[in-house]
Amino acid sequence: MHFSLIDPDPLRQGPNKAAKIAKYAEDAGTDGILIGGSTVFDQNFVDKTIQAIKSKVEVPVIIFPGGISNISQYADAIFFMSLLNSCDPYFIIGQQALASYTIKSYNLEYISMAYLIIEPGATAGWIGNANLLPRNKPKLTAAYALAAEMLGFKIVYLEAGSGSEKIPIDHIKTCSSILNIPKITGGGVENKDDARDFVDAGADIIVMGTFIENNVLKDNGNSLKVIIDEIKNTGNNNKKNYSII
Ligand code: 1GP
Repeated sequence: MHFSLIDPDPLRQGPNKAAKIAKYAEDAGTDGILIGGSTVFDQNFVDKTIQAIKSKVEVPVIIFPGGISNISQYADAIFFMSLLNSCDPYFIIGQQALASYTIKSYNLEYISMAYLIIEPGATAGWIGNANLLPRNKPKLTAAYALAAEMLGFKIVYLEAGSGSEKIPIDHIKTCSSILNIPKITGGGVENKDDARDFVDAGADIIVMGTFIENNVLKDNGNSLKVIIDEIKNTGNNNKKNYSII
């Protein structure tokens, strides 16, 4: 699957522009819109952005929260996520505890997700005080991912940071070899070869943000469609059986 990430950030785009971006992404074949960002602090703006997007698209709109100010009753669901490799308990369980009553009162569907940040980590790594997983240590990433599965998380997100160098492929392959839960991957995907590599390594969902925000309004989503078509091209799927145990 393919998810499109839009940052509800007044410095980047207002609700109407965000809704146009989301519509182009939907027309290009995306399966869901993620709303969130590490530096989003205005809940009112998040509400308005989600309402504008919901008025234009049919695909699910899921909150990918950078913090407790990203919660909105207007979304279809929220990734109830824990940054497992943070050095600060606030990002592992503190914000989640503070958000829990609000999410329950909104009757918002929550999807428990382990969030793992690999070097270089970009803004998310810095804000989240992450002990970044080293690029040359895929087994460390897989150990965190497996622990997440054993702890009951429904999904794991392997993140290199928005606008950053991509996750090394062997991290995705190593996780694929031992996990049963789905793997979301993101950070730095910007062409169909990147996407193909991720799919073949075993990524279940690929998230793209920066490319979409920079391109879909310029080319009506045509370049995005090429990438999404590649992700969904199962006829040419070289997915391999990777195993480390
Ligand atoms: C960030 O993984 C997402 O959380 C998307 O990254 O902006 O680099 O596509 P990009």
